[in-house]
Amino acid sequence: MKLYYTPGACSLAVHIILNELHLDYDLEKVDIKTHQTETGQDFFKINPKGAVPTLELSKDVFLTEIVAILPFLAELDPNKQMIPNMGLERARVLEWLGYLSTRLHKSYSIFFAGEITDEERKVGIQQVDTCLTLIDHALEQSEYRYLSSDHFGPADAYLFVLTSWSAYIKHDLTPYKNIRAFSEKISQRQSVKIAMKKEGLL
Ligand SMILES: N[C@@H](CCC(=O)N[C@@H](CS)C(=O)NCC(=O)O)C(=O)O
Repeated sequence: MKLYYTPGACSLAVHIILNELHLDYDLEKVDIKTHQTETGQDFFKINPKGAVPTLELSKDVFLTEIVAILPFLAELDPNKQMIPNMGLERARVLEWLGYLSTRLHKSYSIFFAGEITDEERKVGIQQVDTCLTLIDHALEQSEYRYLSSDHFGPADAYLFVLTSWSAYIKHDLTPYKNIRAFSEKISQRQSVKIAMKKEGLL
């Protein structure tokens, strides 16, 4: 397996889950501005969408889209209980992945798409805050250790990575005490430390 990644990008969530599973994998860094990989490949030839994460499962077999890759990996080792195999509990994981991808990820993305005006920044920050308020409340109300269960899983890794972007865009996470506690807890996992170290983030 090979993960095409960009340091600190959403692909870090996939990297964390690969480590949780203790899988053997290779990494290839992608410059998402130039769409060149570190070995000089044209990334559009690997993934025509040009986006990380892209997972090469075997020669010329690629899986894209984080909401597909994360559950696919999580299912590889049922003993880890990272994703229930059916029913409402499984739907809860997918519900979180959908929300994180379509709302929170999208809200942060505005800040990485090039120059933005002050007004665009204001609207973007409001959108991030709307999502984080909902998530912070959900964490406060949750009876579980993680987003939707007592087992660390795909949505937890994804939320951890997305909220880490607040530091890059100078967005203050102080009001979100449950998110900050959650991130602190996740940052202590070996899988996270190893992934961040390999991506040059620690
Ligand atoms: N729909 C894709 C989007 C992933 C995405 O937005 N990746 C960003 C990095 S976090 C990226 O590669 N951007 C560069 C590009 O799209 O050209 C997914 O959910 O996997």
